Amino acid sequence: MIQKKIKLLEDQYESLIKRKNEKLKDYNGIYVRYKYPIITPGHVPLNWRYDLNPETNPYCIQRIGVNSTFNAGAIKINNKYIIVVRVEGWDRKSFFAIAESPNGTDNFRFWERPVTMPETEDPDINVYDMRLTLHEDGWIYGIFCTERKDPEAPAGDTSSAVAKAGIARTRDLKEWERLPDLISNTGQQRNVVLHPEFVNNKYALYTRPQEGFIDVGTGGGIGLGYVENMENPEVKNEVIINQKAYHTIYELKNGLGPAPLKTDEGWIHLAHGVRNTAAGLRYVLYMFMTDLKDISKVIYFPAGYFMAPMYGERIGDVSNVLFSNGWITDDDGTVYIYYASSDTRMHVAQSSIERLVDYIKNTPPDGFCTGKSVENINNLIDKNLNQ
Ligand code: M1P
Repeated sequence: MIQKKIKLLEDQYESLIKRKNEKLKDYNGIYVRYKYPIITPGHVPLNWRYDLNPETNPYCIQRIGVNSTFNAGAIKINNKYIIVVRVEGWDRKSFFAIAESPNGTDNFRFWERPVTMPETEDPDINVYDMRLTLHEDGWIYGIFCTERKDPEAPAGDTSSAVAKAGIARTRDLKEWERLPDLISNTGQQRNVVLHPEFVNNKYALYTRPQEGFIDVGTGGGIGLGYVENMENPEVKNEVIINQKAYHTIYELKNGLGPAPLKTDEGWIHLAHGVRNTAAGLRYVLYMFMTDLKDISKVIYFPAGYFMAPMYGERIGDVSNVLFSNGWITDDDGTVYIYYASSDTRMHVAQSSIERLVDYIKNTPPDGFCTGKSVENINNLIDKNLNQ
């Protein structure tokens, strides 16, 4: 009886993993979404969740549950599309687990075990949202948020936390060397991302200073600062290169997604912008481009969002959220954008460097008022009438 149940679970598991993904119909010419989520809690191996011995688990009870699988970093190694997924258990703790696919869009299968991340002398209470960067120094860096209880929290406050950037590096994603957490004098940090190249012999880090754990307060914006060496990582000379702004999709806060992609025209950035609504916070994705020589200079900035939650993506643990911290480019210029919906599951969308550059260069920038938006439409109508 129990053996039958286990066999059924195994069959269901295999058919979920092997399900072929399908491109959805073109939506806007910029990218196409794929139909099925690429990673869900159901993709987590059965032997991480069940005691598969009928004698010690006669009711086939799930011993350890997974709540959500989201916000994955991504990298291509040895022709495999690899994502480092934030897996959150029923116990609310997140950890990293690596899944790989032969083609970038389906058949994602987790490696044998989750990542055992080495700790600093101050143990992490929760870790999440790793950005992977293959740096020109030869290491693959994983920068993630490490969260610990706020030591200053008044008695009885059991939720205030402090967010810092945890740093680890690896050659193979199997052995990880933990480095000290980033030292920053601009408050708490989340959404910290390492630029893939040295800038004036220094490591360049995109940051997101914030006054509180959730609220960025008077801080916020996407920052850029420099670190002399990653064994002693203190970020200096931080400047904000992409400020939050009134009446935009990044009005409340924003943060960089994956490490930027280098193109002939500039560095392509994918970020998330947050605004408040009567229904709570809404997270959407947007893009901008920075100069190849001066990476602090934003040279193109299309107005509005690049991607927003649609249909079922809008529902989940934290609804109305799209978040992306991983993408992969193939040699032919295809770009796979890995994004999570509503802090619950992972998806993929496909575009190309060429399309993204066209989108970024030719979408009108935000005029920050209704009149300018109407003007943009009238300009397009005139152009169409005059061709
Ligand atoms: O719940 C939405 C996101 O909230 C945080 O992101 P940010 O600091 O930019 O607001 C993170 O906890 C992220 O993991 C989460 O998806």
